[in-house]
Amino acid sequence: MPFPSAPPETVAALAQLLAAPQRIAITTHFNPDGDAMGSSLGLARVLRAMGHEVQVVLPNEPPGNLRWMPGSSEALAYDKAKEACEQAVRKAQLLFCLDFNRPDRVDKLEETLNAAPIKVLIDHHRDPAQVFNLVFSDITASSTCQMVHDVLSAMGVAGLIDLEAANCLYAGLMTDSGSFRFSSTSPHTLRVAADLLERGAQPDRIHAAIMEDNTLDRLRLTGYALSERLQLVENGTAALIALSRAEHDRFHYTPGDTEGLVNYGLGIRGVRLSAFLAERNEIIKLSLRSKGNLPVNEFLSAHFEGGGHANAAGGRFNGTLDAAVALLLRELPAFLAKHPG
Ligand SMILES: [Mn+2]
Repeated sequence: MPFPSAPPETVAALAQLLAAPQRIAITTHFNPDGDAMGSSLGLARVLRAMGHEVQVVLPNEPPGNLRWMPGSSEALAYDKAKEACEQAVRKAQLLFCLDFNRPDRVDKLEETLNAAPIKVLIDHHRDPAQVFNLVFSDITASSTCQMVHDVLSAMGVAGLIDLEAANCLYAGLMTDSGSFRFSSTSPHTLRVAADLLERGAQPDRIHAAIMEDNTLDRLRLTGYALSERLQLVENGTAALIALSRAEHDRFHYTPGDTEGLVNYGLGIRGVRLSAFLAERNEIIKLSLRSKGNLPVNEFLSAHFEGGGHANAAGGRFNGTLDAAVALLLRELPAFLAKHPG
C-alpha cells in the first residue's frame, strides 16, 4: 500500500462523505501540541480548498509558539469561546477527530463530541475508543500529520496542500518525531517530509518558530529542574524530575514551559527511562520516556491511569507529589527487571 495509514476502503468511505460540500468541524486533544495543531489546521486548509466549510475547534488555547500557524487565529478554543465551540460542532455534518483516541481527551468538549452525527478519527495512539464512525488508526505513524498527508494523498487531493498547509503538516511531523530522531521516524516519514518541502514547507522557519520561542522564565525553570531536581535512581538506569506547584509558580509557569523537559534525563549515559512528575491543578501529571524495548505506556496504564506510545507516554495520579514519586519508585524495579535492557 503506497499510503500505509490510508486503507483504500476507508479512503473510499471518506471520499463518499466528502463528495458534496459539507459543514465540517475539526477537533483535537486538550493542550494541543504541534501535531494536534498542525494536523487540524493543515487538514482544514485542504478541506476548504476542496469547497467545504470548516471550523477548527480546540478544547483550549494552544501555546504561544504554535500561534504562527496559518489559521490559528481563526480556530475557536473552548476555554475562551464555549458557546461558539459547541455551536460549531453541533451544526457540523462531519466532525474530524485528530491526534487523540478517546472522547475524554477533548476535556469539556466531550459531550458535544459524542453528539456529533459522523465522527472521523485520524490518529496514531493505541486502542482507539469505539465511538468513531470512520477510523484511520495507525500506531506506527510518526504523527497524525503524516497520516493526514497519507489520507489526502490517497484521496488524490495532495495537490491542494499549499505552502501554508505544508508548513502546518511539517510542524507536526517535526515535533512528534522529536525533529526526526525518534524510532517512529520511518523512510515514509522522510518521504512525506520531502513531499511537504516540495510543496513549499520551510523547515528552518518552522523549527525557529517552535523551538526558539522560549521565555527567560522557561529557560530558568529548565535550568532549575536540571540542577536542583533531576535525580538518578535504580543504579543510574532511570532519571526522575518532580516539580511541585510552588516550584512552577516560582518561575511563572505557563502551559508548555516544561514540554520536552523529560527528554533531558534520557540523554544521560546509562539511562533507559526518564520520568517527569508535575503537580498541576489538584492532580499529578506524569510523563515518561524510554529507550529501546521498555514499554512505558504499559507501566503507566498499570499504575497511573495512563497510556500512549511504548517509548513516550503520559499518566496521572490523585494524591500528593511525594506519594506519586513513592509509587513510581516502588513499582519501577519490577518493571525494569521485567524488561531487561
Ligand atoms: Mn501526535
